[in-house]
Parts: sequence; C-alpha cells; structure tokens
Amino acid sequence: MISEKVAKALNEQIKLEEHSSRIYMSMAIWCEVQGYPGAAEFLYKHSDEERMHQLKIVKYLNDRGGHAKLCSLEQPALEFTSLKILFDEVLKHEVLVTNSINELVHLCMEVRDYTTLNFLQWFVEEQIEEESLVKGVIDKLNLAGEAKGGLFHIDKELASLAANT
Ligand code: OFO
Repeated sequence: MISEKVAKALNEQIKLEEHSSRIYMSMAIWCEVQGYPGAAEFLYKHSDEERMHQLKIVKYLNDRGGHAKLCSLEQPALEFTSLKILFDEVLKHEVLVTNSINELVHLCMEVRDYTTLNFLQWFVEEQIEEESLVKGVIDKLNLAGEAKGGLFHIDKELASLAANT
C-alpha cells in the first residue's frame, strides 16, 4: 500500500504530465497553422507521449492501492513568436519536469518507498533522452537563424524524427 505522501506527489506528477501533453498539443497546433508540418508532427507525437506518461503513473498509483485523481488545468500558451522560441520553451518545460521527477525520487528515498523509487527509474532515463533530443533541435535552430531554407530543412528533419522515434 502506497503512503498518502507519495500518493499525493504522484497525483501532482499526473497533473504535470497531462499539462505537458496539452502544452505540446498547443505548440503542435501553432506549428501546423504557421506552415511547419514536421515540427507539428514532432510535437503531436510528443504530446501523445506525455499522455502515456500520465497513464503510466495513473496505473501504477491505482495498482498500489492509491487513487489517481484528475484536476483542472490552466490553459496552455496559444501563440509563439518563432520556432526557436517555441523549442526554448519546450526545453524549459522538460527541465521543470526533470526537477519534479527528481523531487519525487528524493521523497521516495526519504520515506523508504523503494518500489516507487524503482518505478521512477524509467522516468529518470526518459528525461535524459527528452532533454537531449530537444537540445539537439535547438542547436540546429541556432545554426539556421531566421534563414527560410534552414528552417525548411529542420522542419523536414523533425518530420523524420517524428516518424522514426
Ligand atoms: Fe516530457 O516528460 Fe513526461 O515525464
């Protein structure tokens, strides 16, 4: 049986993963409307992944005798100044998620919940991958600057990343 304290923290994480999913969905919509179909596909996929992260925690919490609870969420941003600024926001958000996972790990160590600690390892690894993927995209966007041709190629690359990851 999971402790109240850990269950509460997992419910907070469920909320954050759902919020992440909506943030990336909103970004995907903006990209699609602005004529970046590759970036849109990449972000739609990312949004789906966050939904899966949410579900993974929901299932775990319920399996351990807890009760996963959904709550209301704030509206995500709808407009972005540029593709580069948008991906800076993605990285900023992923760092926030990493910090939140680390806090959860810390709590599990404190209360000696080694089962949840073990469950969280998958998220720790996932965050390393996600941060490095987004940093790679930002590096390319930095190189491209505002050049239309460069942005066109990056968009194509994002389409193939979405198809192959
Ligand atoms: Fe992109 O993060 Fe979920 O966990």
